Amino acid sequence: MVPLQNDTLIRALLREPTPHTPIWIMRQAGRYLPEYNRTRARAGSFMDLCRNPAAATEVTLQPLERFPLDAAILFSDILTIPDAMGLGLSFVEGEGPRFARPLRDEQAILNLAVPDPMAELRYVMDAVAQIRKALAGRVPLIGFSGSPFTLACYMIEGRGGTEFHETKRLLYERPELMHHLLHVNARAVTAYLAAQVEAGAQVLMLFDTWGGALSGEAFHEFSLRYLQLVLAGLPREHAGSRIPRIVFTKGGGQWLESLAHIGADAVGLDWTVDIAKARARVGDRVALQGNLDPAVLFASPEAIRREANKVLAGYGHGPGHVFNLGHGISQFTPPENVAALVEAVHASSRQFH
Ligand code: 1CP
Repeated sequence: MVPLQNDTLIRALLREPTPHTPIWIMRQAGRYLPEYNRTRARAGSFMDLCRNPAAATEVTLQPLERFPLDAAILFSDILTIPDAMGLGLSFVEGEGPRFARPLRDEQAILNLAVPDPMAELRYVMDAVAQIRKALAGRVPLIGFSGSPFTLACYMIEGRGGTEFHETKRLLYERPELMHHLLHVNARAVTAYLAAQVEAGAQVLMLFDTWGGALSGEAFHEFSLRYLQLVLAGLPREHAGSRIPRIVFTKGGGQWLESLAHIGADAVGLDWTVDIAKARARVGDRVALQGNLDPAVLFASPEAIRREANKVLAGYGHGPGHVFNLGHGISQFTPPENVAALVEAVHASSRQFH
C-alpha cells in the first residue's frame, strides 16, 4: 500500500502533533457543488450514484480537486444498511429518504437479518476500494455508518423529518423489542464497518444523528450502549496502521463525558457546544472534531475567517483537534466560501501547534 502523503487527520485523531489543524467537512461531496449535480444527473438517482463505484469515486474526489482538504469521505449514505435488510429505500426529489417497507409490527422486527457486507453491500466495498486506489495516498479515506439507534429511527418511521413518535412509542412500550432491533443493527453496523476497513477505509465515523432526540436516560440505554458495542467489535488496527474512530451524536453535548468513555478516539461536536469547555470536560481522553456553525459559510470571507479563528482559539494549543462543521454543509453554500474556510484553518492554526 502507498504511504500517506498527508496523515494530519490520523495524527490529530490520535492526539499526536501536526503542523496545522486538519480540516474536512461533513457532506463535503454533495449538492452545493455543480459538478456533483452533473454527475448525479448522469447517474440517474442518488442511489444509482451510490451503487456505481466509478461514479461514487468521482464525487468523493470532487471536493478534493477544489479544496486542499485533509481527508476524503466515502460517498454513500447511512441508509444503505436498512436498504440491504430489504426495507426498500428510495429518495423522493425534494423530500429525502423513503422506505417502502418500514418496520410496522413485531414480526417485521423479528424477521430482520444482518446483511452480508460482501453480498448485499458489495457495491459499497467496491466503492471504498476504488476510491482508496484513486486517492493514491493523498489523504486518508473515512468510512462511515449510522449508529444503531439512528438507523432504527429511519427504519421505524420510514422517512426523515418526523418527531420520532413511532420510534419512541416502541422504545417506551416494548423496550425489549427495541433492544432486539438495536442488537441486530449493532451487528450489521459492526460487520459493515469492519468490511470497509478490509476494503481500504483508514478512519471510521459513526453518525448518531438522532441520539440527541432522546432523554438522558434513554440516550444511555438505547444509543450510547450500542455505539459502545459496535466500537468493541471493530479492529483497532489494519495492516499495521491504527484505524481511528470518531463518534458524533448531534445534540449530545450534555453527554460528552459518557461519549468520551466508549472506546472512540474522537468525539464530534455540534455548534451548540463551547469547544473550550468541551476540551476541559474530556481532558486528554479523546480528540475533538468540530464545530463551526454550518451557517457561517453563508457570511463573508472575513466573517468566516473570524468565526473559524474563534473555534481554533477555543480549542487552544496542542494536538487533538480536527476542524469540521457542527453538522453537514448546506446545499446552498457558495463553494468559494468553503475555499476561504479551508485556507483560513490551514493558515491560522499553525500558531496553535
Ligand atoms: O443528491 C442528493 O439529493 C442526496 C443528498 C444526499 C447526500 C449528498 C443524501 C441523502 N446523502 C448524501 C451523502 C451522505 N450522507 C454522505 C456522503 C459523504 C459526505 O460527503 O459527507 C454521508 C456521510 C451521509 C450521512 C447521512 N445520511 C446522515 C448522517 C449525517 C447527518 O447529516 O446527520 C444522515 C442522517 C443521512 C440520511 C440522509 N441521506 C440523505 C438525506 C437528505 C438524509 C437526511 C434525511 C433526513 O432529513 O432525515
